[in-house]
Amino acid sequence: MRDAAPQTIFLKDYTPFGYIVQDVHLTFKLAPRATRVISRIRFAPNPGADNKTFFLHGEQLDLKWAKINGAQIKPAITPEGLSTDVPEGAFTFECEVEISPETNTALEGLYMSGGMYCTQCEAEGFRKITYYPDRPDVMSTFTVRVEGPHPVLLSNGNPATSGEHFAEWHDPWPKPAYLFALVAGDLIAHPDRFTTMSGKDVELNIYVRKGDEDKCAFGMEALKKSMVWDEKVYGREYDLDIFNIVAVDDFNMGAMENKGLNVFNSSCVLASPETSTDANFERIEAIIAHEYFHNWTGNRITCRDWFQLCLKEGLTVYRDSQFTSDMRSASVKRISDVIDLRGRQFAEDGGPLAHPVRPDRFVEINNFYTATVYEKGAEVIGMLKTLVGDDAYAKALDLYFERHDGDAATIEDWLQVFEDVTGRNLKRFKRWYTSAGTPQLSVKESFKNGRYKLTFRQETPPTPGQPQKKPRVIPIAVGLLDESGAEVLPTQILEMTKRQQSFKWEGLASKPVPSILRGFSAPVILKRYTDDDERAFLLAHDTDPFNRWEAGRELAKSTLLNMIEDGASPDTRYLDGMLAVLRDDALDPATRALMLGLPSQSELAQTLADKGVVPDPQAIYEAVQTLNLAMAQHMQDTLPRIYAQCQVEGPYSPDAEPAGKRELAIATLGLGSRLDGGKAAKDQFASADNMTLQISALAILLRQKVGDTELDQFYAQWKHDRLVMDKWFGLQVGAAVPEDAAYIAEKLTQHPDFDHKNPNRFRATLGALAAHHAGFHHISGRGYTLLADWLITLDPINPQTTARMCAAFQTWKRYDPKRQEMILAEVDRILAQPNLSRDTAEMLSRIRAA
Ligand code: 0A1
Ligand code: ZN
Repeated sequence: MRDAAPQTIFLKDYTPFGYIVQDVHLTFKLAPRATRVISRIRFAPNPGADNKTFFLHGEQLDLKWAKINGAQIKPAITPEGLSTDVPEGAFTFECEVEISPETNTALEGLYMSGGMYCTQCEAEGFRKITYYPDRPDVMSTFTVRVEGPHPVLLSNGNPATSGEHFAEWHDPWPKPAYLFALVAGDLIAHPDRFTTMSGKDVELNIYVRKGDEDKCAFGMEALKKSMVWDEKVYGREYDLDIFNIVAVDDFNMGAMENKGLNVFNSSCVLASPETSTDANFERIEAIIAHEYFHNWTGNRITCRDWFQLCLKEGLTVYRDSQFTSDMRSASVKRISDVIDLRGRQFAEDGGPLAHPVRPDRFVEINNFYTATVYEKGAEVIGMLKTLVGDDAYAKALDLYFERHDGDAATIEDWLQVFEDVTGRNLKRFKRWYTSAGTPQLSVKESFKNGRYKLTFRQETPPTPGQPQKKPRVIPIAVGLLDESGAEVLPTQILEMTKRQQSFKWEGLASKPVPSILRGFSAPVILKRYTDDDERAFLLAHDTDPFNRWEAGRELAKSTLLNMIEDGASPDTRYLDGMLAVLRDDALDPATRALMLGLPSQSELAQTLADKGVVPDPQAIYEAVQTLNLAMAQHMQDTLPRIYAQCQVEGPYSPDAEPAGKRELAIATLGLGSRLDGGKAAKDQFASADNMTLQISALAILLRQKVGDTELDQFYAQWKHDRLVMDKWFGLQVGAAVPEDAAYIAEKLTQHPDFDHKNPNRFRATLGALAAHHAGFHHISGRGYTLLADWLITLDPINPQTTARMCAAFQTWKRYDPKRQEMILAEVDRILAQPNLSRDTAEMLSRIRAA
């Protein structure tokens, strides 16, 4: 355990920095273990701040000298930074530090990846580069000179002068230090150009290592589409002469929106049909859009402090999901987002790591790049838009950009523009930002003399530090159907503001069937005690695509829960309903594929726990296998026909339509393989000319335990490609039977291609184990021990990735005493390590405190 208790930072303690930064000049003399950073920063007193203490953040820096107004000073240095007396009025601070990018394995600050230099400064990485007020509300223009022998030398903004072994960049837009970036290496550009709506010509580049040139075209198209979309939908134009993207192999997250120089995890930008799946293509398009959209929501308007992280992240996720809905299928995107939200965010909100969308305290901000801040943050914006309407939303955003361009803003600023545009009071709505936990919404209905009444009640369970919950404003989209399935009331938004509230409709001929929370209009858990006949009815008839999917999902859950709890056989209403879905040519293939999927085993475990039943991971696993087999048998005659119908002719395209067909083909292949022992999957593997078909066939074969030959063939074919090898690692763990999962993961960690320092490979292997519900929670406890061993190994090397993976232990309270005891023993074993990072210590102590 650490010696000193790490400090908690509180939102209520915010005070502005005593100085403004007028401009920043940086010179980098690059060397792997001895890079010199020379800075010249002009400060002036901040008239809006009382406290004039001069403190600059700085960690792991070797200070060579420092000067104020040209005179040497001897500042006081601590592990956190530098303080010194400063003159009254404006002054210039200069210093030179030495840093060692090559030994920086935390991948924060300036580090090296595959021979290239790159940076990651969000959230607090700039302080590992030089002394600086490393806080998002300190914004300045930067001029950067990079000296090194590398052919490509990049930084933010527009290129200024360059020559042999140096390049200078100037970024005219004031920015906080977390948006600083520098890249140097022997890189190849995939170039293009874009003309903005006002006719400005912009140079675009995607920079990659040699050998990856042929994987840039898709990302470039996605970038141009994003630029057009942001102009058309939000009126936002790009504002520099150049926009660069760089792919790096070692990266803790997906990508980073540094001004004019986005840095991407190579898995989130490089794509080719042979090496990337349809899902990879879709994700890459979304992440490129996300980072590009940050140029306005994040960079031009940034966050006052890190508590406001959702201001940029929630909004940018919301914008990228709108983009994907426009580029692809809106209903498929909505269903996929809800699956993801329930899988990751609901688990977080219902456990020891629960925190508000805008947290009010943290120990390590890197631990708050969460599904709650990102995905729930986006849901909150979706609700706001539903409540105020599309026109008011558009006006509010225009006002937001106009009023706050160049600002470091807050959630209060954001809500104020909506209040000003609509005249509404959003005080209650704001609880979505300040209160943690997922509201549970129960519904009762009554029908008498043509009057139909729905009564809702909301209840949010207590979360850490927030025992009492006030009611939230919940937009509930409702439609009513008659017994033939025709709509008697098209979708209407009910605005719930109280703990309990009723809504009535008069003059109905008969009792309608309600379709509640259409489009998942609010991130709540709907508790409706209805029967499976009504679910089957909605599955067949609901006119809202989301709720049609939801009805099938509820039916699947209820079938599975009956199987798990009472040993029931698979329900024929579910099997018939799914057969009808499979055959329904009016439904697009992607939607059919989504409907055929079962809820995740972790979600089933949570549902059981919510009912007060202790989940048995093995029993859940077996029920899922039994239901899949029953579906296969029930659909036996139809599966081959649909598989044949969904074959895509011609050259590969990652567009939504062919991708949807492949998805349905793969779903039918997976079910069919439970009857043909993998014969058809072997054929698909042998003839596949793209990664989607190849790897899906391999996964099916491994699950059927008949894929050893193909696994070796796959390795031989792809061992040179690190992104495909990540898939090879993950797949074997994911397809394992529960008792083998930890063994296989352990064996893979001994494979010569395993590299725990590379976050992608580490996640592919150990993340896949954590995601294998029955494998990770196998009663042997082997999964827990293996993960803990590796977290202990990784923590001193890369605290961020270690801490994020600790979330695998967050659900411990769901399980039986034996599993709880085993998990806590591993948590305590990690916590007892000497010099544990602040990141990991915070995560585990929060998990432990549940
Ligand atoms: N702002 C980026 C995500 C990101 C956050 C932190 C990082 O390092 C700790 C890296 C990237 C985004 O939302 O895409
Ligand atoms: Zn983001």
